[in-house]
Amino acid sequence: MNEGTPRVADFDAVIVGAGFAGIYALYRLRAMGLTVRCLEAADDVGGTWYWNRYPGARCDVESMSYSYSFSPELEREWVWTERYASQGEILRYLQHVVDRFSLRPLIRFNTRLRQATLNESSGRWSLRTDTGEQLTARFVVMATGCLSEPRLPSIPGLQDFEGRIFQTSRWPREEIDFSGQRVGVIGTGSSGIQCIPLIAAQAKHLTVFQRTPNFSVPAHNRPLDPSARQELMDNYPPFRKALRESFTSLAPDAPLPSAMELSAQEREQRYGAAWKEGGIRLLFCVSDTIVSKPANDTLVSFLHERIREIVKDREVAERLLPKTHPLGTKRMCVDTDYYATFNRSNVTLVDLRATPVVGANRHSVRTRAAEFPLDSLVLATGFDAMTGALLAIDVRGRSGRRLADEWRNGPRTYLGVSVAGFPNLFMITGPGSPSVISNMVISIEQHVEFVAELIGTMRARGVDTVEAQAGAQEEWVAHVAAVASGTLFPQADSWYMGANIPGKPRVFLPYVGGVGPYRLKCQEVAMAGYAGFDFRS
Ligand code: NA7
Repeated sequence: MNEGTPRVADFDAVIVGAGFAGIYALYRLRAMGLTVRCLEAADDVGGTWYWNRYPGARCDVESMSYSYSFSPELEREWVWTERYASQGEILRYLQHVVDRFSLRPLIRFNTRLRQATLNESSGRWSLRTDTGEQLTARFVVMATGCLSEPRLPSIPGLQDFEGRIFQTSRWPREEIDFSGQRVGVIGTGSSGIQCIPLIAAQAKHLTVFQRTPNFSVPAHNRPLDPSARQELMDNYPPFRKALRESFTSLAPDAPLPSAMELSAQEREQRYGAAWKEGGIRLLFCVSDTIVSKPANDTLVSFLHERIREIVKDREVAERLLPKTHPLGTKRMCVDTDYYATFNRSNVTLVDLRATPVVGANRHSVRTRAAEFPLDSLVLATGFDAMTGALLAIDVRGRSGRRLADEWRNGPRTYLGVSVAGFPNLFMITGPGSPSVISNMVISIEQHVEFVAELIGTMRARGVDTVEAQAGAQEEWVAHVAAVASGTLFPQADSWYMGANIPGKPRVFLPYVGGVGPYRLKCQEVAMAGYAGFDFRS
């Protein structure tokens, strides 16, 4: 090598991202004897659970269901403490996993992948990072996360604001003390709804800037009962199997009545029990929540009544009622004391649909109706979901085709895992897979295992590349859309639909045909010799 020529490190596989998906991909591919490097933009592992460390950040899937199942030893030794794990506890878990399996040395931190270009003659990918590092790899595994590309509002004058601006998705490590401050929060999705009660309890005054009211149900979070926890830990394998094979992957399948088959009184009882139990089960306590508008309306009325019961000021309660979308078509939130927070005398709710934000200056945020002097502003304004992080990388496949161009009218994938024209590039929980409509850890394990077995098959067959066939991809894209169109999801301006990003094609991004059925489909594809995939030497 000449002096001055950059050294190009060569690997069998490069994995992008060290969250749940990247960590497991690293573990699996190393176990197959591949040389592997993981690139991670942050200075530690964790992905979502590294970045989103705002007050109150907590998983909305119960902790006993939200962990890896690939290692019985790991399952035995990690003891979750609460019904819903906090961000800190999940981050510690992932740090533990990485150290326990000695994966850390394989991860290059503070390194973001910028460009991935296929070299068609060699069938290898050339990769360039923001640190100037160059790598080549036979396989690229995009474990870039579904909600990892933050979206910020464009507020004229915000650059002049002299207070501190916090982003929930980039929260600082140090403890932030809002005592004595006038704080504003923009955004009332899960992140806003989780941090608002805690900020309100600390701040002198909190102004909540709400554009769209969201449905939220109480978490009823609590320490786990040690004996119930032990019993579940002793029975992890059948429990995990039931989750994997279930429709939602959040709870084992159970027969459910249609809301419309029940009497009004039976519905009240059923919904009341789910509300009392807490968490997202309310969505799944009847069979037709997401496919029947009349059924959905009964749940909406039930939740409106709960909000009216909790929030004392009638006008404020009315402003908090979600009316623009059916329940569940935007991700339902799981909270601790969210609605009750609006009974506090130090909290103001601003309806941005009635009075939009028009600008900011050194000390304030201004709406069309009023000026709100603030010391700190919290932006909980969401993400460019599912495609944002992938398209932030300049990915070029066969004939130099750019992934961004191929996806101009919406993502096109086969099974959410592979793209025609982009051989040996795999996505973990990509668009067109259950992903965000599932228990992410279960979907991640399934995808990583699918990819690992596919690579194993390539080895056995002695082939160099694999990629989706264009025809199989088109059929899958059509199937994903057809299933979504049989639900209420397309009725909402949600990030599932790409609707939170101006100019993003309005396409339903995840697959809602069920996690168990999707797994079966992948198994059928594999058993048919990877039907729909092209293998080339
Ligand atoms: P979400 O769910 O996308 O919520 C973002 C919120 O920010 C939502 O209320 C948006 O209102 C609001 N928003 C976005 N842009 C603006 C502007 N410009 N002005 C005012 N309000 C705005 O993101 P989260 O981080 O809360 O949650 C993401 C997921 O993480 C969540 O679903 C869980 O899966 C975990 P909108 O509804 O667009 O009118």
